Amino acid sequence: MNSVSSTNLLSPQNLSLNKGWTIQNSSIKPIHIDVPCTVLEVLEERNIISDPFYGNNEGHISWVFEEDWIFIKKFFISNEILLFEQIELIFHGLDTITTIYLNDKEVSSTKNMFRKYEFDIKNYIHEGLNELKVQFHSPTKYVAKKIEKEHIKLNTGYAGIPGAPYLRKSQYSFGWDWGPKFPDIGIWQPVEIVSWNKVKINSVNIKQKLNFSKHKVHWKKSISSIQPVVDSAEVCIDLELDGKIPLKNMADVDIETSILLDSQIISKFSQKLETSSSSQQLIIQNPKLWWIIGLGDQILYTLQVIIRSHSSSLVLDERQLKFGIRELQLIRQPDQWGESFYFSLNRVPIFAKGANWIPIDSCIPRGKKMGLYEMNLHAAIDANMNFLRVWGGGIYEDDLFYDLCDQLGILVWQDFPFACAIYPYNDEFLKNVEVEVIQNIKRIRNHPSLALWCGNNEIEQLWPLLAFESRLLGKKVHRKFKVGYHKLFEQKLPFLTERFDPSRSYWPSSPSNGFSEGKKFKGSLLNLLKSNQAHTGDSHFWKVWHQSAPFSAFRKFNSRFMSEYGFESFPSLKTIKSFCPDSELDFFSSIMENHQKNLAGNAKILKYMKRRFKIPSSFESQVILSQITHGEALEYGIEHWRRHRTNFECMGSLYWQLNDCWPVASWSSVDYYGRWKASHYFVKRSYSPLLISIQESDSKVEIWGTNDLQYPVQSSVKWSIQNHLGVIKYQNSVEVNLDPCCSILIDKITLKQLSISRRELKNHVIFYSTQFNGIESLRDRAFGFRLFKEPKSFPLQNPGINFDLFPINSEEKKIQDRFSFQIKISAKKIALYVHFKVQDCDFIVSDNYFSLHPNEDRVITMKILLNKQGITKNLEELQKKISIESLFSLMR
Ligand code: BMA
Repeated sequence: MNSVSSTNLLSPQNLSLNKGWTIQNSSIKPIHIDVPCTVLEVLEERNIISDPFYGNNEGHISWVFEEDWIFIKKFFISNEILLFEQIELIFHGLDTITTIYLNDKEVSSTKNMFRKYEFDIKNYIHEGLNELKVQFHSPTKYVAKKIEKEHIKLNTGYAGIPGAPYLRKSQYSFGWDWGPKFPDIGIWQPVEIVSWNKVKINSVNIKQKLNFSKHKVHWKKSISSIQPVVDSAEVCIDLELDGKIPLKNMADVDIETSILLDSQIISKFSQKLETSSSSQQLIIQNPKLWWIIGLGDQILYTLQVIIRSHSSSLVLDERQLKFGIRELQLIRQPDQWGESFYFSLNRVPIFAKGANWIPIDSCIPRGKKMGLYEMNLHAAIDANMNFLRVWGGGIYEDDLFYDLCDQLGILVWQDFPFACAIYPYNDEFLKNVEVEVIQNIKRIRNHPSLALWCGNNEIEQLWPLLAFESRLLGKKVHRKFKVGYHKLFEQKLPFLTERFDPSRSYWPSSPSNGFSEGKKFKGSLLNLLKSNQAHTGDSHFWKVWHQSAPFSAFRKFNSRFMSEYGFESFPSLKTIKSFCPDSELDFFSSIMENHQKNLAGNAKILKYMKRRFKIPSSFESQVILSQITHGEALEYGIEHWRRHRTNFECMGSLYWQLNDCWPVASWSSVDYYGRWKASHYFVKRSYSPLLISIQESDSKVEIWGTNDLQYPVQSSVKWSIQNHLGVIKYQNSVEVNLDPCCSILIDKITLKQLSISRRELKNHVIFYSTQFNGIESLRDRAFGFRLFKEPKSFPLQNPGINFDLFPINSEEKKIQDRFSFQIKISAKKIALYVHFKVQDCDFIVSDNYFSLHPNEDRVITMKILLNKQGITKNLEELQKKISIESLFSLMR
């Protein structure tokens, strides 16, 4: 029971209703819980169902979503609260179909997971004990009934539960090609009662204009740095207020606005309230800018708004939020290839390095409590990412996600939550969506990390296929759906984003070339052909994986902004063992197949692996090889697109997908438990701000340098081509100046020059290393290698790996945690895909799955993450738990 005591009746009161609920249904007695939480989470926690992620349990718990569930909360209301003019019950997120009762009277009903619901409950409550009851109705029954009623089987194009598009609920929860069918139910965001008088802040919108003093150009060895200087920022704060103040009383209300930086007030002023909206302008001289990671600091200012009664000085409402000062533009300009598509941050062109983001868990509130937002976002940062796309089959993300992106310096492409489906587009649906969209734009728009609003995932491109699957082709009603698409994604959403967030760009769909902008949506075969082109807009490239093309296909496609491509692998053995008994450890066992949602995905992983590797007999080695294959695929793609950043030919690489929502074989590079797959280490190297990359072919080798920074970087690059015995056939080194924000070809060697025959190529490998001079806080040395042919044709020798552990010196230790130490590692012969294993615990290393040439030393930092078994901190004992493997030992 909660109670509110108020001494100041004019100040608003917030009464949290998150604690002390019960949940029950017709066959399950009341269970005591706190919200946010979901039914699935609670039933598992109380052992009413067995772990839904384990084995084939997924198929046995569909009854949970077929039933109604009741959440009940008793709370105390004091007489003082009843004196407020307005008393509102606010649900920040209900998943999804509910009827809400207060003291047995029906208050309202809900049908949208993405909306915040506010109800005036003054006439429903009384002094003393009150009872709030939220009855959740089955989402699966609801969508089934809709199909029956409408006679159209709208679905998501994946083997999920049909009918998902009829409900404004996260689409992935009905099943996706990496996700289980857990259309969960529950109060997934906080609940509160807010009582207030006269006036309440509805929303704040911070708009800004930066005044750049010409581009300052530093000439250094004939190369310019891109160093924008901003003299001042004009900040405009729009407030929207709720309330019914009679005009004559307006004069009694003051709005006080302050801007603070590091708790110091930078600017403060006050004005009289004139209407229910207000606009205040102020200028910040020499502002500190917000940058993405790698380009500068993530400076966040604080805005504080207080609404006060002039006569009594009492606070009527207040709001505090963080914001960054920055200019972000999507640059689409005609050029030699077609039309550019890139983001410019504070006038510095950004190459977007990142991945696609899916919901953190099948039970989102549980994932939040487990720290999965922090875990996944830190994994992104640790792998040198600066950009994420929140994919449309998921959700508008939690506030915590955007807060962390602001703090860490990650830009966010936000899809509206529509994916791979045809939606109903009737008036009721569109009205529901409109409220949802306005609320979420207002909630998210002040985050400096938010870069773009995008209509949907793949609907523009896939329309003809989706129409075929929903059996709309040839039917009269098909036209209605096309008109509906046009109305929502080409009229309503751009209109609403322009109106409520005018400084952000809107992009109709991903992928799109924007070709239907300003025209009526045709939904014809042309969509399939034109939405995904190389010369304009963003692209999804799925020849590799979905169409089984070799990795080299990546190098044949240049995109202006590659927003999706990817490759699958298994999660680590430890993760597999969390859902699979030892007897089923086989790619094709029924449990392993159930933890693979892409049709015949496991067979495809194996097929690709066989192209590149001999398949070892040990299951664990097979799993590791699947991850190396995955890593190589991503490396091929990322490095190719980064080589094309000059003149903005390609300015983004977002692979599919960063994370998982349960333990599964998928395209993720970090698994559900946060374990890095081999691919995440490949990504980390390939996304390094300063990159040396190799483009090899049957006739030549090219060595490229890429610099993502705003200033030139002097580097010394060395490389050598060796045969499998470590005999050096060629070596060279150059001093090179890497220009800011571009890629250059450093050297090109033909195989003729090397006198290596085509037949012998398979026995050769190129190693390179780089020293970047004068760069603090960045990886100042980089190493890499590339085989000329598939690894299976490279003759392996026992590399004779040696290693030693030693503590980190005290300076560095300050920034590392206590469980970090260094490993010095060397090999007598060529060692390919060197990687670490540590008994009993999880760890992250500074580099992994790298290669060593004979007698090369490498120093790696290891950080132990989990220490369940009480692993020792004694380095000698630790050494016994660590083993270092390579391709040679995987093949044994
Ligand atoms: C993309 C995505 C997802 C899907 C992935 C892998 O096109 O938009 O819908 O999960 O491919 O197939």
